[in-house]
Amino acid sequence: MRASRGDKHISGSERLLDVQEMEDAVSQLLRRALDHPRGRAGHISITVQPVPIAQIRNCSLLPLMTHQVKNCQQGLDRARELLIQAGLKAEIVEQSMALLAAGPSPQGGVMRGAMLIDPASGARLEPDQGSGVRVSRMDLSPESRRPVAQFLSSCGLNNQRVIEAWILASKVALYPQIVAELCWSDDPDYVTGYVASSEGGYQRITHLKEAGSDIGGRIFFVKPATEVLTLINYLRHEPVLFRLPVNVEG
Ligand code: WAQ
Ligand code: MG
Repeated sequence: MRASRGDKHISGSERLLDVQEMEDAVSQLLRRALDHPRGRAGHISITVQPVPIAQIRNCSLLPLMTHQVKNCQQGLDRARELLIQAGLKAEIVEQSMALLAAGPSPQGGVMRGAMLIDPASGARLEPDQGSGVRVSRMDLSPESRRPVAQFLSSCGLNNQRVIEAWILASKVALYPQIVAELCWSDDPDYVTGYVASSEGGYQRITHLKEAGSDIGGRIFFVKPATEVLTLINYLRHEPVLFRLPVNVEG
């Protein structure tokens, strides 16, 4: 589902479902698009495409942890540390975080997809810098929904936003050429974001922006010499269903 008003991105969401689950899912997505903290959508599109079961991979979600920070400054410092631990140069981290905070589309606004950044040069690699790259065709496997909900409830985090971000980050981190991801929401009422990587897991940080700001987005840091079109094809099209990581009790 994608919702917008004029050039402004309002909301989007991706699911990978059995046919019999679609009707409920579509009405939930429609409700989300119509009633969104970024404002009322003018245009809503819901696209449904068939995915052959034989193409679907089954994988584990990244381990999840939360860094409690007191304010946005502490949160950004923590994100910086985690990205440097993931192998990125301080200077590129600084530059990329500033770009995300400023609104990375050419008009200075929010993109509906992610930026791809080469951490050697800081160059942006996504072919369309106005819209970025949207990751799609990922979800929980049907038998994992209950254990994931139970696990997240035990952490006080059982909501669709955390579930969707955790799944997205897990799909992105599966790709061997991804070094790390940085994300915070574009919803003015949601200040938690994360740094994710295959080694470091899904590391939530409780404040990454000031409340009230509607600037947010995602950066995928991509190893130098990555075949960008193959990466984009993976992100957009390759279907993956997720289960809890093995060290988590459902
Ligand atoms: N593919 C690529 N980029 C996306 C996608 C996608 N499927 N969905 C969203 N984005 C980009 C886009 O630029 C949005 O403006 C931006 O990310 C933020 O999207 O554990 O809610 O859906 O507490 O507002 C993270 C923390 C919340 C969750 C992220 O993002 C937690 C969030 P939002
Ligand atoms: Mg949003």
